[in-house]
Amino acid sequence: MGDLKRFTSSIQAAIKKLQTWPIRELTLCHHDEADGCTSAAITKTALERRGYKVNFLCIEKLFPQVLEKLHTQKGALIFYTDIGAFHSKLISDLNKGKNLTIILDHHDTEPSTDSMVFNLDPELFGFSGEKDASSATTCYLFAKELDPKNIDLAHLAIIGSAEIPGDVTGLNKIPLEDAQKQDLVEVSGTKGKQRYKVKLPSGKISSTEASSKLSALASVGYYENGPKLAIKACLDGFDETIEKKILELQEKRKTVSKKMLAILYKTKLKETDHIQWFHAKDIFKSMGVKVIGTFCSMLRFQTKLIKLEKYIVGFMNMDPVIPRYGKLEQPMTKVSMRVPIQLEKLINAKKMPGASYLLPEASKLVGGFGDGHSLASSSIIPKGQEEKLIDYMESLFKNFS
Ligand SMILES: [Mn+2]
Repeated sequence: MGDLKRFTSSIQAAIKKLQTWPIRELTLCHHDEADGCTSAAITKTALERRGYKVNFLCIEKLFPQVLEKLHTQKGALIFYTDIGAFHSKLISDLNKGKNLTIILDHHDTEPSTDSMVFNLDPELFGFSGEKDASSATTCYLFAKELDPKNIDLAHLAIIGSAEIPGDVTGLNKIPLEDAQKQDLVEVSGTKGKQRYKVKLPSGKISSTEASSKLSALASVGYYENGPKLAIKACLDGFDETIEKKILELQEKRKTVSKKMLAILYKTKLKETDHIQWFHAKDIFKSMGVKVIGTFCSMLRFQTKLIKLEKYIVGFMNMDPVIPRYGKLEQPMTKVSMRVPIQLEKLINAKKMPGASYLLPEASKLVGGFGDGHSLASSSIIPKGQEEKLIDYMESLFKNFS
């Protein structure tokens, strides 16, 4: 079990520093899924209540060049929510004491090595980011410490926590209990099968439904102002316009996925010894790069199409422009890796290498970067390096036996 006392005093130390920092305008860099958007909504509200001006930067992946640009500033105020912790070392190296940087996240991490980078990841205090704490909960604990009045944001952390399967547990119970006290959440169902209905200005909605709607809005609608609409939905509720947009995006993803699937049934996936792969090229164009991951997850169950013992890899071309940031230096390809259920068992038994090793490791070798979990990972690589990446991954199996 984690050390809440030590975690809280680290949050307090960051707040103390924040109060001495002269700048009242900040960049809030956040991830595009539901946890990232609820995190951003909580943090934005708490900071605006203190008179800060918040500029959002929603990113699907933490591009080193985006980090470099952010941290070439001097005297700036930078927040990261649901993203950043995995790269805390790089952020520290780039920051060099120049900007007050506060990371509110729950991904795997390392302690910060720069005194101006406050890495408030509960993983550093003995909590599990996969079980005990969502990023939204981390943001909520920060907001509550900033001002106890921010407890009216507790229910948003329950939506953020919906990405963690099972009953709310660990640190996530803090916002749950706070939300219950204020009648902002209704808990139903028996132990192990609990359901949470969250009260938004538009009415009551289950936390899982709100979560999948926000994720569709922000990630499929990444290039259509989706992240901003998702943050708005967290705070003002799902109004008619937003509901319409979500439906439209879900339909679009469905139609294009069907088309991609039909193509694969015709052309089949390409195969190497351990990997089966395909390139979607521009089929998912205008949608955020998370769609290729969602599509690969669905492929796991297409047992007539896939080989049950091989890793699934999908590529898609990336839009070179990041909204509110600018153009990337070179054309990039998004890569997603998933595993069929049969292979999942072998990975869990450590008889086969995990997806979080294979893809990020090989991506580095072709000038890209990636991250993930043992059963699902993703990366970004320079366009044109796709086949080389597959070859490198194949060579990594030789080290594994
Ligand atoms: Mn998260």
